[in-house]
Amino acid sequence: MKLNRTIPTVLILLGLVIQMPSTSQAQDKTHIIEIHAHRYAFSPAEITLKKGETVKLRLLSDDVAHSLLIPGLQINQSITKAHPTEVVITPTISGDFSGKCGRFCGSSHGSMVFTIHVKD
Ligand SMILES: [Cu+2]
Repeated sequence: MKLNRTIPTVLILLGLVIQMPSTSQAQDKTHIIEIHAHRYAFSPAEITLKKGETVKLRLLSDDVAHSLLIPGLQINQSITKAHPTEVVITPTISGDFSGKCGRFCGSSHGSMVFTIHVKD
């Protein structure tokens, strides 16, 4: 009798454990956009997002330390070579948002510009 009660309990617990990976897979469905920073450009240099849609920007440096600074979207993220960083954003207003490298990285640092277009 006791064993008959134990087996369903174990199966329920296993079910919970098995469901956990599928829950994290659902979170991973966030659209990821990879942005490379290198002397002296971002690649891509502009992206278009949809208002209200959450995306993950994965920022990587191909050489020295940079940053991505977009004041209009409250983005200010360091980008180092060894450690890709991620920024999750959900733009709530449409428009064109200018950004740049916020960390001096060499003579043409000022040409490192980036634009996010947010469409309705
Ligand atoms: Cu830079």
